[in-house]
Amino acid sequence: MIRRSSIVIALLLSLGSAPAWAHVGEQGPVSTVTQQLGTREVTIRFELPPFAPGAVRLTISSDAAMPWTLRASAVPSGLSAPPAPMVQRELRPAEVVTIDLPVDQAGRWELLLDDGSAAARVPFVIAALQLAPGDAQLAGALIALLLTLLLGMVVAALGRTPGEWLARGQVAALTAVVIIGAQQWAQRSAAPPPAGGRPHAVMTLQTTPAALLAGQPTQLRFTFIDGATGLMADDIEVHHEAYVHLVILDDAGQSFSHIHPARVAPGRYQVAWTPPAPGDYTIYAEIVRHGGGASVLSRRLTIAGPALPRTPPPTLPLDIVTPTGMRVALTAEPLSPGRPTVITARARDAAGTPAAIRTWLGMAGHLVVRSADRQIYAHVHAMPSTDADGTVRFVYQFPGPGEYQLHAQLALDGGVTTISGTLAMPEGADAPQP
Ligand SMILES: [Cu+2]
Repeated sequence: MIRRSSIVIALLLSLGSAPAWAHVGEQGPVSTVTQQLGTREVTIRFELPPFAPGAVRLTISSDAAMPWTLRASAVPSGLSAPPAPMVQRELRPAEVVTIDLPVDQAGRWELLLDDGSAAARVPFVIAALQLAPGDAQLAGALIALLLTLLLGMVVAALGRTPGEWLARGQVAALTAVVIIGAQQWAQRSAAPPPAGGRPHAVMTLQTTPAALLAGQPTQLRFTFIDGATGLMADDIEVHHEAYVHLVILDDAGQSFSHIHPARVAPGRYQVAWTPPAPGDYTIYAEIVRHGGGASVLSRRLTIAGPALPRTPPPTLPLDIVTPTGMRVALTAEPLSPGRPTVITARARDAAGTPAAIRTWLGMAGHLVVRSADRQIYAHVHAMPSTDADGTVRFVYQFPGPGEYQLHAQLALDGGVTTISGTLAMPEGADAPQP
Protein backbone atom coordinates (compact mmCIF):
# COMPACT_ATOMS: atom_id res chain seq x y z
CA MET A 1 0.00 0.00 0.00
CA ILE A 2 2.79 2.38 0.92
CA ARG A 3 4.61 1.65 -2.35
CA ARG A 4 1.53 2.45 -4.46
CA SER A 5 0.86 5.60 -2.46
CA SER A 6 4.44 6.68 -3.07
CA ILE A 7 3.95 6.23 -6.83
CA VAL A 8 0.83 8.46 -6.75
CA ILE A 9 2.72 11.11 -4.74
CA ALA A 10 5.71 10.94 -7.09
CA LEU A 11 3.41 11.36 -10.10
CA LEU A 12 1.72 14.38 -8.53
CA LEU A 13 5.07 15.94 -7.61
CA SER A 14 6.52 15.37 -11.09
CA LEU A 15 3.82 17.53 -12.70
CA GLY A 16 5.79 20.74 -12.23
CA SER A 17 9.33 22.06 -12.21
CA ALA A 18 11.28 23.88 -9.52
CA PRO A 19 9.78 27.21 -8.45
CA ALA A 20 11.21 30.59 -9.38
CA TRP A 21 10.82 33.88 -7.56
CA ALA A 22 8.22 35.76 -9.57
CA HIS A 23 8.58 39.49 -10.13
CA VAL A 24 5.27 41.29 -10.48
CA GLY A 25 4.81 44.12 -12.95
CA GLU A 26 6.35 47.45 -12.12
CA GLN A 27 2.90 49.06 -12.06
CA GLY A 28 -0.55 47.80 -11.25
CA PRO A 29 -3.18 47.45 -13.97
CA VAL A 30 -4.23 51.09 -13.53
CA SER A 31 -1.78 53.89 -12.83
CA THR A 32 -1.37 57.58 -13.50
CA VAL A 33 1.79 59.37 -14.60
CA THR A 34 2.17 63.15 -14.76
CA GLN A 35 5.06 64.78 -16.55
CA GLN A 36 5.95 67.91 -18.44
CA LEU A 37 5.84 67.58 -22.22
CA GLY A 38 7.15 70.77 -23.79
CA THR A 39 5.51 73.65 -21.97
CA ARG A 40 2.51 71.74 -20.60
CA GLU A 41 1.87 69.27 -17.84
CA VAL A 42 0.39 66.08 -19.28
CA THR A 43 -1.39 63.50 -17.12
CA ILE A 44 -1.71 59.98 -18.54
CA ARG A 45 -3.90 57.31 -16.98
CA PHE A 46 -2.82 53.82 -18.02
CA GLU A 47 -5.25 50.90 -18.04
CA LEU A 48 -3.20 47.82 -18.85
CA PRO A 49 -4.80 44.67 -20.30
CA PRO A 50 -4.55 41.55 -18.08
CA PHE A 51 -2.68 39.71 -20.85
CA ALA A 52 -1.48 40.08 -24.44
CA PRO A 53 -2.62 40.46 -27.16
CA GLY A 54 -4.73 43.32 -25.95
CA ALA A 55 -4.79 47.10 -25.86
CA VAL A 56 -3.46 49.68 -23.44
CA ARG A 57 -6.09 52.35 -22.81
CA LEU A 58 -4.63 55.82 -22.24
CA THR A 59 -6.71 58.68 -20.88
CA ILE A 60 -4.76 61.87 -21.46
CA SER A 61 -5.34 65.39 -20.16
CA SER A 62 -3.15 68.46 -19.87
CA ASP A 63 -3.04 71.96 -18.42
CA ALA A 64 -2.37 73.47 -21.87
CA ALA A 65 -3.84 76.89 -22.50
CA MET A 66 -3.51 76.47 -26.31
CA PRO A 67 -4.50 73.61 -28.67
CA TRP A 68 -1.68 71.15 -29.23
CA THR A 69 -0.92 67.96 -31.12
CA LEU A 70 -0.10 64.73 -29.33
CA ARG A 71 1.44 61.69 -31.01
CA ALA A 72 1.56 58.36 -29.18
CA SER A 73 2.81 54.85 -29.86
CA ALA A 74 3.54 51.72 -27.82
CA VAL A 75 6.73 49.78 -28.66
CA PRO A 76 8.51 46.83 -27.05
CA SER A 77 11.17 48.23 -24.73
CA GLY A 78 14.43 49.11 -26.44
CA LEU A 79 13.01 49.81 -29.91
CA SER A 80 14.00 53.31 -30.90
CA ALA A 81 11.45 53.82 -33.67
CA PRO A 82 7.79 52.83 -33.53
CA PRO A 83 6.95 49.89 -35.87
CA ALA A 84 3.55 51.40 -36.70
CA PRO A 85 2.52 54.98 -37.43
CA MET A 86 1.99 56.98 -34.27
CA VAL A 87 -1.58 57.81 -33.27
CA GLN A 88 -2.10 61.55 -33.62
CA ARG A 89 -4.67 63.63 -31.75
CA GLU A 90 -5.40 67.35 -31.58
CA LEU A 91 -6.16 68.44 -28.01
CA ARG A 92 -8.05 71.59 -27.12
CA PRO A 93 -7.48 73.18 -23.69
CA ALA A 94 -9.15 71.12 -20.92
CA GLU A 95 -9.98 68.32 -23.40
CA VAL A 96 -9.52 64.72 -22.25
CA VAL A 97 -8.80 62.12 -24.95
CA THR A 98 -8.80 58.34 -24.82
CA ILE A 99 -6.39 56.35 -27.00
CA ASP A 100 -6.18 52.56 -27.30
CA LEU A 101 -2.77 51.24 -28.35
CA PRO A 102 -2.40 47.54 -29.28
CA VAL A 103 0.17 45.37 -27.49
CA ASP A 104 0.80 41.92 -28.98
CA GLN A 105 3.14 40.32 -26.43
CA ALA A 106 3.83 40.15 -22.71
CA GLY A 107 6.93 41.90 -21.39
CA ARG A 108 8.39 45.36 -21.06
CA TRP A 109 7.02 48.11 -23.27
CA GLU A 110 7.45 51.84 -23.64
CA LEU A 111 4.87 54.48 -24.44
CA LEU A 112 6.40 57.01 -26.85
CA LEU A 113 4.86 60.46 -26.64
CA ASP A 114 5.72 63.62 -28.48
CA ASP A 115 4.22 67.00 -29.23
CA GLY A 116 6.35 67.74 -32.31
CA SER A 117 9.27 69.17 -30.31
CA ALA A 118 9.51 67.45 -26.92
CA ALA A 119 9.34 63.68 -26.40
CA ALA A 120 8.92 61.26 -23.51
CA ARG A 121 9.21 57.50 -23.02
CA VAL A 122 7.11 55.91 -20.26
CA PRO A 123 7.87 52.24 -19.48
CA PHE A 124 5.11 49.77 -18.65
CA VAL A 125 4.83 46.01 -18.21
CA ILE A 126 2.30 43.67 -19.81
CA ALA A 127 2.04 40.71 -17.43
CA ALA A 128 2.39 37.14 -18.65
CA LEU A 129 -0.49 34.94 -17.54
CA GLN A 130 0.95 32.27 -15.24
CA LEU A 131 0.21 30.20 -12.16
CA ALA A 132 2.51 30.35 -9.19
CA PRO A 133 4.88 27.34 -9.17
CA GLY A 134 3.29 24.33 -7.48
CA ASP A 135 -0.27 25.70 -7.60
CA ALA A 136 -1.40 23.11 -10.20
CA GLN A 137 -0.02 20.14 -8.22
CA LEU A 138 -1.54 21.34 -4.95
CA ALA A 139 -4.93 21.89 -6.62
CA GLY A 140 -4.75 18.39 -8.17
CA ALA A 141 -3.94 16.76 -4.83
CA LEU A 142 -6.74 18.64 -3.06
CA ILE A 143 -9.26 17.61 -5.73
CA ALA A 144 -8.13 13.97 -5.43
CA LEU A 145 -8.51 14.14 -1.63
CA LEU A 146 -11.97 15.69 -1.91
CA LEU A 147 -13.13 13.07 -4.41
CA THR A 148 -11.90 10.14 -2.30
CA LEU A 149 -13.51 11.62 0.83
CA LEU A 150 -16.83 12.07 -0.99
CA LEU A 151 -16.60 8.56 -2.31
CA GLY A 152 -15.91 7.31 1.24
CA MET A 153 -19.03 9.10 2.54
CA VAL A 154 -21.16 7.59 -0.23
CA VAL A 155 -19.80 4.11 0.44
CA ALA A 156 -20.36 4.54 4.21
CA ALA A 157 -23.92 5.80 3.64
CA LEU A 158 -24.65 2.67 1.63
CA GLY A 159 -23.64 0.68 4.69
CA ARG A 160 -20.57 -0.89 3.18
CA THR A 161 -17.04 -0.89 4.49
CA PRO A 162 -14.74 1.21 2.31
CA GLY A 163 -12.56 -1.00 0.19
CA GLU A 164 -8.83 -1.17 0.57
CA TRP A 165 -8.35 0.68 -2.76
CA LEU A 166 -10.34 3.66 -1.43
CA ALA A 167 -8.29 3.83 1.77
CA ARG A 168 -5.08 3.74 -0.28
CA GLY A 169 -6.34 6.56 -2.49
CA GLN A 170 -7.26 8.69 0.53
CA VAL A 171 -3.88 8.14 2.17
CA ALA A 172 -2.05 8.97 -1.08
CA ALA A 173 -4.04 12.16 -1.70
CA LEU A 174 -3.74 13.30 1.94
CA THR A 175 0.01 12.66 1.94
CA ALA A 176 0.40 14.56 -1.34
CA VAL A 177 -1.54 17.54 0.06
CA VAL A 178 0.64 17.59 3.18
CA ILE A 179 3.92 17.30 1.24
CA ILE A 180 3.07 19.79 -1.52
CA GLY A 181 1.52 22.20 0.98
CA ALA A 182 4.64 22.02 3.15
CA GLN A 183 6.85 22.58 0.09
CA GLN A 184 4.78 25.61 -0.98
CA TRP A 185 4.97 27.02 2.54
CA ALA A 186 8.73 26.45 2.71
CA GLN A 187 9.30 28.00 -0.71
CA ARG A 188 7.22 31.06 0.11
CA SER A 189 8.93 31.45 3.48
CA ALA A 190 12.34 31.12 1.84
CA ALA A 191 11.47 33.55 -0.98
CA PRO A 192 13.72 36.60 -0.86
CA PRO A 193 12.00 39.42 1.03
CA PRO A 194 11.48 42.70 -0.82
CA ALA A 195 14.80 44.50 -1.07
CA GLY A 196 15.39 46.56 2.05
CA GLY A 197 16.91 49.40 0.11
CA ARG A 198 18.96 50.52 -2.81
CA PRO A 199 22.36 52.14 -2.99
CA HIS A 200 22.20 55.91 -3.13
CA ALA A 201 21.54 57.48 -6.50
CA VAL A 202 23.72 60.22 -7.93
CA MET A 203 22.02 63.03 -9.84
CA THR A 204 23.78 65.08 -12.48
CA LEU A 205 22.29 68.21 -14.01
CA GLN A 206 23.06 69.77 -17.38
CA THR A 207 21.34 72.92 -18.57
CA THR A 208 20.83 74.42 -22.01
CA PRO A 209 22.04 77.11 -22.19
CA ALA A 210 24.91 76.42 -19.79
CA ALA A 211 24.76 79.95 -18.30
CA LEU A 212 21.27 80.72 -17.04
CA LEU A 213 19.56 84.06 -17.46
CA ALA A 214 16.34 85.26 -15.81
CA GLY A 215 13.42 85.13 -18.25
CA GLN A 216 15.22 82.86 -20.71
CA PRO A 217 13.59 79.46 -21.47
CA THR A 218 15.95 76.73 -20.26
CA GLN A 219 16.12 72.95 -20.59
CA LEU A 220 17.09 71.04 -17.44
CA ARG A 221 18.45 67.54 -18.11
CA PHE A 222 18.86 65.16 -15.18
CA THR A 223 20.71 61.83 -15.12
CA PHE A 224 20.23 59.41 -12.22
CA ILE A 225 23.11 56.96 -11.70
CA ASP A 226 23.25 54.03 -9.31
CA GLY A 227 25.70 54.95 -6.55
CA ALA A 228 27.17 51.43 -6.30
CA THR A 229 27.56 50.35 -9.94
CA GLY A 230 27.68 53.51 -12.05
CA LEU A 231 24.81 52.14 -14.16
CA MET A 232 21.84 54.28 -15.09
CA ALA A 233 19.26 54.11 -12.31
CA ASP A 234 16.29 52.96 -14.39
CA ASP A 235 14.34 51.74 -11.38
CA ILE A 236 12.76 55.08 -10.48
CA GLU A 237 9.13 54.36 -9.68
CA VAL A 238 6.11 56.53 -10.16
CA HIS A 239 5.23 57.97 -6.74
CA HIS A 240 2.45 60.47 -6.22
CA GLU A 241 1.79 60.08 -9.96
CA ALA A 242 5.21 61.22 -11.21
CA TYR A 243 8.76 59.86 -11.60
CA VAL A 244 10.56 62.96 -10.37
CA HIS A 245 8.96 65.72 -8.34
CA LEU A 246 11.10 68.76 -8.94
CA VAL A 247 10.81 71.73 -6.59
CA ILE A 248 12.86 74.80 -7.45
CA LEU A 249 13.21 77.49 -4.77
CA ASP A 250 15.19 80.69 -4.68
CA ASP A 251 17.04 81.49 -1.46
CA ALA A 252 14.74 84.40 -0.58
CA GLY A 253 11.59 82.24 -0.67
CA GLN A 254 9.96 84.29 -3.44
CA SER A 255 10.18 81.88 -6.39
CA PHE A 256 8.62 78.45 -6.38
CA SER A 257 8.22 75.87 -9.17
CA HIS A 258 6.85 72.34 -8.77
CA ILE A 259 7.28 70.51 -12.08
CA HIS A 260 7.72 66.93 -13.30
CA PRO A 261 10.46 66.09 -15.81
CA ALA A 262 9.62 63.67 -18.62
CA ARG A 263 11.51 60.38 -18.83
CA VAL A 264 13.38 60.51 -22.14
CA ALA A 265 15.65 57.42 -21.74
CA PRO A 266 16.65 54.99 -18.95
CA GLY A 267 17.78 57.16 -16.01
CA ARG A 268 17.36 60.38 -18.01
CA TYR A 269 14.72 63.04 -17.43
CA GLN A 270 14.19 66.43 -19.01
CA VAL A 271 12.03 69.47 -18.35
CA ALA A 272 11.66 73.04 -19.60
CA TRP A 273 11.90 75.84 -17.01
CA THR A 274 12.18 79.59 -17.27
CA PRO A 275 14.02 81.18 -14.33
CA PRO A 276 11.71 83.92 -13.05
CA ALA A 277 14.33 86.22 -11.51
CA PRO A 278 18.07 86.45 -10.93
CA GLY A 279 19.48 84.92 -7.76
CA ASP A 280 20.64 81.70 -6.17
CA TYR A 281 18.32 78.70 -6.35
CA THR A 282 18.16 75.15 -5.05
CA ILE A 283 16.65 72.36 -7.16
CA TYR A 284 15.19 69.52 -5.11
CA ALA A 285 14.44 66.24 -6.93
CA GLU A 286 12.26 63.78 -5.03
CA ILE A 287 12.50 60.17 -6.26
CA VAL A 288 11.61 56.66 -5.12
CA ARG A 289 13.71 53.73 -6.37
CA HIS A 290 12.17 50.26 -6.70
CA GLY A 291 12.67 48.53 -3.36
CA GLY A 292 13.95 51.73 -1.78
CA GLY A 293 12.43 54.62 0.09
CA ALA A 294 12.00 58.20 -1.04
CA SER A 295 15.05 60.38 -1.34
CA VAL A 296 15.65 64.03 -2.15
CA LEU A 297 18.66 65.03 -4.24
CA SER A 298 19.55 68.68 -4.64
CA ARG A 299 21.62 70.95 -6.85
CA ARG A 300 22.42 74.67 -6.65
CA LEU A 301 21.87 77.05 -9.57
CA THR A 302 22.80 80.68 -10.07
CA ILE A 303 20.62 82.77 -12.36
CA ALA A 304 22.11 85.95 -13.86
CA GLY A 305 20.23 89.05 -14.91
CA PRO A 306 19.53 92.61 -13.84
CA ALA A 307 18.47 92.80 -10.20
CA LEU A 308 14.76 93.32 -9.73
CA PRO A 309 13.18 95.19 -6.84
CA ARG A 310 11.42 92.43 -4.90
CA THR A 311 9.40 92.53 -1.75
CA PRO A 312 10.11 89.96 0.94
CA PRO A 313 7.59 87.10 1.16
CA PRO A 314 4.61 87.95 3.42
CA THR A 315 4.04 86.40 6.82
CA LEU A 316 1.02 84.18 7.51
CA PRO A 317 -1.98 84.62 7.77
CA LEU A 318 -2.49 85.30 4.08
CA ASP A 319 -5.52 85.94 1.91
CA ILE A 320 -5.01 86.10 -1.87
CA VAL A 321 -7.23 86.41 -4.94
CA THR A 322 -6.34 84.13 -7.86
CA PRO A 323 -6.47 85.28 -11.51
CA THR A 324 -9.81 83.45 -11.83
CA GLY A 325 -11.32 85.35 -8.89
CA MET A 326 -11.00 82.66 -6.20
CA ARG A 327 -10.00 83.71 -2.69
CA VAL A 328 -7.47 81.47 -0.95
CA ALA A 329 -6.55 81.96 2.72
CA LEU A 330 -3.52 80.32 4.35
CA THR A 331 -3.41 80.28 8.15
CA ALA A 332 -1.43 78.42 10.80
CA GLU A 333 -1.63 77.71 14.50
CA PRO A 334 1.13 79.38 16.54
CA LEU A 335 4.36 77.40 16.20
CA SER A 336 5.25 75.45 19.29
CA PRO A 337 8.45 73.41 19.73
CA GLY A 338 7.93 69.68 19.87
CA ARG A 339 4.30 69.93 18.79
CA PRO A 340 2.74 69.47 15.36
CA THR A 341 1.27 72.57 13.75
CA VAL A 342 -1.89 72.56 11.63
CA ILE A 343 -1.68 74.79 8.54
CA THR A 344 -5.02 75.41 6.85
CA ALA A 345 -5.73 76.49 3.27
CA ARG A 346 -9.30 77.60 2.58
CA ALA A 347 -10.59 78.37 -0.91
CA ARG A 348 -13.78 80.30 -1.68
CA ASP A 349 -15.29 81.73 -4.83
CA ALA A 350 -16.10 85.44 -5.26
CA ALA A 351 -19.49 84.92 -3.57
CA GLY A 352 -17.86 83.28 -0.54
CA THR A 353 -19.04 79.75 -1.37
CA PRO A 354 -16.50 77.01 -0.55
CA ALA A 355 -14.58 76.15 -3.72
CA ALA A 356 -14.24 72.63 -5.11
CA ILE A 357 -10.70 71.37 -4.53
CA ARG A 358 -9.59 68.78 -7.06
CA THR A 359 -7.10 66.02 -6.34
CA TRP A 360 -3.73 66.80 -7.91
CA LEU A 361 -0.94 64.21 -7.95
CA GLY A 362 -3.11 61.99 -5.78
CA MET A 363 -3.45 64.54 -2.97
CA ALA A 364 -5.87 67.29 -1.97
CA GLY A 365 -3.00 69.66 -1.32
CA HIS A 366 0.78 69.97 -1.36
CA LEU A 367 2.87 72.05 1.03
CA VAL A 368 6.60 72.63 0.67
CA VAL A 369 8.31 73.87 3.84
CA ARG A 370 11.91 75.05 3.88
CA SER A 371 13.90 76.76 6.57
CA ALA A 372 15.38 80.11 5.57
CA ASP A 373 18.87 78.69 6.28
CA ARG A 374 18.06 75.86 3.75
CA GLN A 375 18.85 73.12 6.30
CA ILE A 376 15.29 71.78 6.43
CA TYR A 377 13.23 70.73 3.42
CA ALA A 378 9.82 69.04 3.67
CA HIS A 379 7.04 68.12 1.25
CA VAL A 380 3.81 67.70 3.20
CA HIS A 381 0.57 66.31 1.78
CA ALA A 382 -3.04 66.90 2.74
CA MET A 383 -5.29 63.90 2.51
CA PRO A 384 -8.40 64.26 0.34
CA SER A 385 -11.12 65.83 2.49
CA THR A 386 -14.42 64.03 2.77
CA ASP A 387 -16.36 67.22 3.59
CA ALA A 388 -16.45 69.50 0.56
CA ASP A 389 -15.91 72.70 2.55
CA GLY A 390 -13.12 74.12 0.37
CA THR A 391 -10.56 73.47 3.11
CA VAL A 392 -7.43 71.35 3.31
CA ARG A 393 -5.26 70.91 6.37
CA PHE A 394 -1.57 70.10 6.55
CA VAL A 395 0.18 68.89 9.69
CA TYR A 396 3.89 69.55 10.18
CA GLN A 397 6.13 69.64 13.21
CA PHE A 398 8.61 72.48 12.71
CA PRO A 399 11.90 71.02 13.96
CA GLY A 400 13.46 74.10 15.61
CA PRO A 401 13.52 77.86 15.97
CA GLY A 402 14.01 80.06 12.93
CA GLU A 403 12.17 81.30 9.88
CA TYR A 404 10.42 78.93 7.47
CA GLN A 405 9.26 79.49 3.89
CA LEU A 406 5.94 77.86 3.00
CA HIS A 407 4.42 77.20 -0.43
CA ALA A 408 0.96 75.59 -0.45
CA GLN A 409 -0.61 74.27 -3.65
CA LEU A 410 -4.27 73.52 -4.34
CA ALA A 411 -5.91 72.43 -7.60
CA LEU A 412 -8.91 74.73 -8.11
CA ASP A 413 -10.99 75.41 -11.19
CA GLY A 414 -8.69 77.13 -13.63
CA GLY A 415 -5.52 75.31 -12.55
CA VAL A 416 -3.16 74.85 -9.64
CA THR A 417 -2.93 77.80 -7.25
CA THR A 418 0.20 78.41 -5.19
CA ILE A 419 0.16 80.57 -2.06
CA SER A 420 3.52 81.43 -0.49
CA GLY A 421 4.51 83.01 2.81
CA THR A 422 6.68 82.66 5.89
CA LEU A 423 6.32 81.57 9.50
CA ALA A 424 8.75 81.89 12.39
CA MET A 425 9.38 79.87 15.50
CA PRO A 426 10.93 82.23 18.05
CA GLU A 427 14.38 81.60 19.53
CA GLY A 428 14.31 80.50 23.12
CA ALA A 429 10.82 79.03 22.75
CA ASP A 430 9.85 76.54 25.43
CA ALA A 431 11.68 73.24 25.30
CA PRO A 432 9.73 70.32 23.80
CA GLN A 433 7.41 68.64 26.27
CA PRO A 434 8.34 65.02 27.03
CU1 LIG B 1 5.25 66.79 -7.70
